[in-house]
Amino acid sequence: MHAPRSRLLVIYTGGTLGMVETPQGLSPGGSFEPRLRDALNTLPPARRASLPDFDFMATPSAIDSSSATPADWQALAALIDEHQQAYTGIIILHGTDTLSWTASSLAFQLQGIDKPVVVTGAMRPLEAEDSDALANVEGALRFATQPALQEVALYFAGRLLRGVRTRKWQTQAEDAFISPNYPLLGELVDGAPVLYPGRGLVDRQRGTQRFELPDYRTLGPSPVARISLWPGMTADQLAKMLLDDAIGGALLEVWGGGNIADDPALIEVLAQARGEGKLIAAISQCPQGRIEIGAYAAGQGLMEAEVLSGDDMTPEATMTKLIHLLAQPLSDADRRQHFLTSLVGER
Ligand code: ASN
Repeated sequence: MHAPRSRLLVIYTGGTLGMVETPQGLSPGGSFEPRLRDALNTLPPARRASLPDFDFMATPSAIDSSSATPADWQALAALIDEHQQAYTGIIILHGTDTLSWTASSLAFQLQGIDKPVVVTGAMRPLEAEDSDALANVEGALRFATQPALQEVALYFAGRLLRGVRTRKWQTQAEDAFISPNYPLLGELVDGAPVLYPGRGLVDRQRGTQRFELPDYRTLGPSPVARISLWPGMTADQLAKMLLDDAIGGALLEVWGGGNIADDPALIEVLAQARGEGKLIAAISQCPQGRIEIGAYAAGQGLMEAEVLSGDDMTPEATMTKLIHLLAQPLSDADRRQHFLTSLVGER
């Protein structure tokens, strides 16, 4: 990497954005920096001239984000931590499949970040006809120049979303991401970045960055289970997933506003897992809205088993938060209290 002339850093991790056709289908391509710079030079002169310059860096291997793991989230946060002081904004180029997971995890690891970290990707490769890649990179660069943006945000198809609130919602369409329970942070209006007042974390910053960069690898490759209820699920089935020794916590996707079948055996398994010290949190299977455990009699079992309410968090935010809390030297009571607290506007 060159000495920082510009104050923006672009980190390329892979994804469709940089992919090329191979006999096996789309696969991460190399030499992405010159390809990206060439593509940016094709923008109309006035737009090109108003774009900020940037330094470029790539992770050791470009991957399809469907292979990303918590170890990759950790390595990326470490890379940002190592270099961010020299820059006023960071852009992460990443595959879309697990972009919301990485954005959520980065938000928890980079708590208190006082500059923009803008993640983006594309639905079609940079060199493909009708690609959305260049427009997404351009928008991400423009938002990364905004000092009032002080959090991990996801830019896609003209819209800026809080990273830890996002979900990938479309398999093909260009506006692939939603933020089901939080409004847009901003939009590109006539090519200019507009941040909506009062929605960002800037007012919540306490003046110092307080990154938390625990070693996720100590937890094993898959420390948190994701369990979605289905009608007729038995206690045995739940026990097989939840009582596995490798599992330190679980996301339970329950019914509607916070309900579970009236089956004492199911609740007993949850209570047993809780007794073993596992951190268990519930959110709804409904994509929109919050849960309120105990509002219905059908939610009492969750209360008895001390299942934590994930409120209106996304599955991605809930799981990355559970992993983040489990990886830290906290007491069970502190983990539970942190889980119930909004750390980075995730709930
Ligand atoms: N499979 C790709 C990835 O997540 C999808 C994309 O980037 N559009 O890396």
